[in-house]
Amino acid sequence: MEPEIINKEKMPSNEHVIKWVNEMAAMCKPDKIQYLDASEEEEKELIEEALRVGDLIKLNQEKMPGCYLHRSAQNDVARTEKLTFVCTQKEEDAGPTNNWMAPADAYKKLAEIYDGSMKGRTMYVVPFLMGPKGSMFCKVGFELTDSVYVALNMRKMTRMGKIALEELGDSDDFTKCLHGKADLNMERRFICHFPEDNTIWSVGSGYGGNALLGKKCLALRMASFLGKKEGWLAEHMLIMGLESPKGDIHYVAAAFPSACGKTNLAMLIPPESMPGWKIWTVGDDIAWMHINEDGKLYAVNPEAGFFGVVPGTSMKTNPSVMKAMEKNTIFTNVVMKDDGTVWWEGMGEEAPKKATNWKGELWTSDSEEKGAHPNSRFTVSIKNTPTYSKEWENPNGVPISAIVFGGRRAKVAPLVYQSFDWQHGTFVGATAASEQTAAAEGQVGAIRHDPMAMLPFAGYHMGDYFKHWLEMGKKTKHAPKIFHVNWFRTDDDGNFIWPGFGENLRVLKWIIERVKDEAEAVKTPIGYVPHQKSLHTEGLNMSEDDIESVLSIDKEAWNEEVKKQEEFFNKFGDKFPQELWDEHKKLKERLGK
Ligand code: GTP
Ligand code: SPV
Ligand code: MN
Repeated sequence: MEPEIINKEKMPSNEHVIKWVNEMAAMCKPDKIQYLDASEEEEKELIEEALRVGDLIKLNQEKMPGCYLHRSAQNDVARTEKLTFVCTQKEEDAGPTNNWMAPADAYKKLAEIYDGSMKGRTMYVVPFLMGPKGSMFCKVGFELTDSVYVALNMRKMTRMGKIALEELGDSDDFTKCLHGKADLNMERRFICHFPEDNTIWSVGSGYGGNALLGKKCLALRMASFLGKKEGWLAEHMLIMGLESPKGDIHYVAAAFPSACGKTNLAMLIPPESMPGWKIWTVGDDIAWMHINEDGKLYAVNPEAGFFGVVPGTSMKTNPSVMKAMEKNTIFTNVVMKDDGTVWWEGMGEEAPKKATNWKGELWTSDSEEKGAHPNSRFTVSIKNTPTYSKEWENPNGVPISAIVFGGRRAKVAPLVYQSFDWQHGTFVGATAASEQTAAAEGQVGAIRHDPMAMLPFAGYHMGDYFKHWLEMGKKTKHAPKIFHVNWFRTDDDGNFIWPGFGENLRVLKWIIERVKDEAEAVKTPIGYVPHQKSLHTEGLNMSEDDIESVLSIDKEAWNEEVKKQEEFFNKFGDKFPQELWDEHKKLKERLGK
């Protein structure tokens, strides 16, 4: 039976779109097709539908206007990297860090799961634009989904509706994103990318990065593949502007692995002891960077909202996010209190004695189990944030003065260091390692190499990706300086030594001063480290010993680190650039082994 088209008046005139929607509908067999245009009435209607089917729960509308709670399936709470595939014709093109399936096999396998999986459901057609309108770098996508939660999230996370249709016109140049929940069974869950066909097929999950296909799938895996071909970079980076008390603004792009502090840094509130500093948020997760005519690297944020980690967010750690979450927010997997408001671990508010946990079960504050899932999330529009930068709309993006890599390391990596030059900076990015977090399935805390925080997101061979980085540096006349940070060093009792959050501005200030050649540094085997006196420590509640300890470099630990880097580099075989082996050798020599 042909599906009923609910709203013919919203059907796009683009024939390529209609043809593809019909083909996908013939496979998935939804009862209905609904074309979306992101209007406000439509959002109300979708929320009603989500409440009806149980995808959303209404929160206290007086205290939290426009806020809703979603509870995911219990087996569907994080990205599933093992079930994520890059499906290129040649296996070699996916490289050793991606799972690979031949395109024909992947289409066949997933088609069997999609077949009839939307019976009794509506297929929503979501047109979306990634990147500012009119930018040479924006990309149009269409997501077909049987999840009203996904449709509502896409409305916050992307520029959705007419804006995308206008950008596309009659062209067939759009990413074909098909998303189906099917039965949410992990045995039948696959997230497949076909970069050669500009197509993404995701089935069996309703979770963030697996299901909001504009985000990690399009804006990182597909876009990085294109960027390599076309000479630009798609990176897992926040973009922020730092305005000094004098009024000059420098933009920084920073790549940290999932749940390692991008959103928090992008929305930082300066400490009281640094009056006059202001932060402007351009993006919190993804940067598309290109070389501009002036020889500088410019970045745009392809997204329009934040899908951020909830636990640990409090008025103390991140008042901007707390403010952003006051209204029009979708919460996923947090605790609901009896008065219809929300709670989570690390909120800075006493736990409710009795409430409903993320699973929808009765939960008490003395329970052993956490009330909110460690990877519980909030979805808000970027415009909700008090630090919103109007440069977000700039089609050309913002000029990047510094690139910062980072991770979560209890030991080894110091608070901050600067690389010697672009090639060494690429090496620093390529050797970044971090403790795993709850943002992906896997063992939390285990250290893994996560080059440029792109391990799960580079859509092609990582050896080629490193080469691309080296080439981009050569082509950029005024390339940004490259740094590495670590907010997560711990003492012998496992406590973080560095206070982090707002205080991270001290490190960013040093970075900007280094860019301007205004701050002193000590040359060490791994790079330039701040002189204690060149780091702004006024008003910082930390002993000199503690500051010394977060800046210190333990040669023995670094020698161990270098051995592990070698093992990691060996994975990439012939495709690994010689320049990075040279950097490896030079580091070994500087360390004295
Ligand atoms: P994704 O959305 O998964 O990409 O994560 P993210 O990189 O944006 O991380 P986010 O800013 O959401 O932070 C993740 C967790 O780290 C939260 O629990 C934060 O409270 C915590 N965190 C962020 N910045 C700091 C910091 O400077 N110090 C400490 N100790 N914790 C931090
Ligand atoms: C991440 O895991 O890096 C996220 C969340 O930002 S997700 O959208 O699931 O990828
Ligand atoms: Mn984030």
